[in-house]
Amino acid sequence: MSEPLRVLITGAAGQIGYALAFRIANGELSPGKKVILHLLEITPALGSLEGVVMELTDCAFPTLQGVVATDKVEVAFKDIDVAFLVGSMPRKEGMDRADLLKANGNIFKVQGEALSNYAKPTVKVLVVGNPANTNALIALTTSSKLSAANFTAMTRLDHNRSLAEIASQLKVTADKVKNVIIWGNHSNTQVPDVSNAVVELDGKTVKVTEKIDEAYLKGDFVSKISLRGGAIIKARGLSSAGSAANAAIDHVKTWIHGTKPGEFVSMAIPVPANQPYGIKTGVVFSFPVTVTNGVIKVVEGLPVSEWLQGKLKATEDELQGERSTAFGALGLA
Ligand code: NAX
Repeated sequence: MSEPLRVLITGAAGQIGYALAFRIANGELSPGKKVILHLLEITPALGSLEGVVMELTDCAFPTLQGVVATDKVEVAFKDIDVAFLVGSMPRKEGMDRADLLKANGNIFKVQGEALSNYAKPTVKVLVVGNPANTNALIALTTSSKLSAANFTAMTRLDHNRSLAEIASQLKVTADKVKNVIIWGNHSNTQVPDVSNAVVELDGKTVKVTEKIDEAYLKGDFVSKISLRGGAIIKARGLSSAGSAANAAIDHVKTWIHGTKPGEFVSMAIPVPANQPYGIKTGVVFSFPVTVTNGVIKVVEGLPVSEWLQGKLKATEDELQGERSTAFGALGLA
């Protein structure tokens, strides 16, 4: 029998962690494969985490071989195959962006070191906790034994939101739409771009730009996607959790099982050495990617309009700024 998949969720008693744990325990990442869940929380949340473990037990999932619930990184990160780094510090009153970058940077500095020291060398790391791109960069920078290929950050929720919005505009289900792109940072500067997206309508594949007005695609569509998180907080009183967990599972499933022929998805990855689309190395940037045998590759050579070029520059500049602030505060080179 093959080895069980050891999957870490940090912040496992939080909203997203709670939604993620049950789906992973139920074998969604690799159907049929046994799972050992590693759940990390801060010490004050261990009581709540115990409740999560009780509920997981009560599901009697055939795929769940064990649960490790702890507040110790050396236990949580031991021999893991996949890491969902969700736990982070929310912005508190009076905190500016630099304070937030520093507080979260410290968490990801420790976790980068723990990944390096205790995880499998093949570990797949998905950073969800915000600011996700820069947190992933910090974890990568402090994990001396791992490489850039181990690290990603999540823009799949923005990607899925884009698929759903286009599908709703064209009155089809979301599976009929593909190849939307989220470029850059998981923040308000992200660039939701459908210039290469296609939709299946009445059995024919057509470009989305032939069906939806350009002014909408460059205007209201972009703001709707980038401000969607805020709209959910307003409606629900809490930030996205079910959809965020769903996107995290989609991201890791794609990483494990690959993309379908002719299809790409959005993932934030450390900018490769050949600097695709002129984006400079040193940040974690969301690109259109394909995945084959676990290897993530940027889809290159897509046309870049002047409009897109300007937006790419703005989101790249924001990421470079986050990097300098966080690295300065944490004393990283
Ligand atoms: P919650 O506040 O519900 O849960 C966070 C949990 O993390 C808490 O239980 C807390 O005790 C724990 N935690 C804090 N520091 C920790 C540490 N050092 N080690 C382990 N656990 C720790 O937040 P939730 O709604 O679950 O959101 C989690 C993160 O996801 C936030 O940073 C949020 O901004 C981010 N998001 C990122 C998204 C993305 O697309 N990349 C979308 C959804 C979400 O907003």
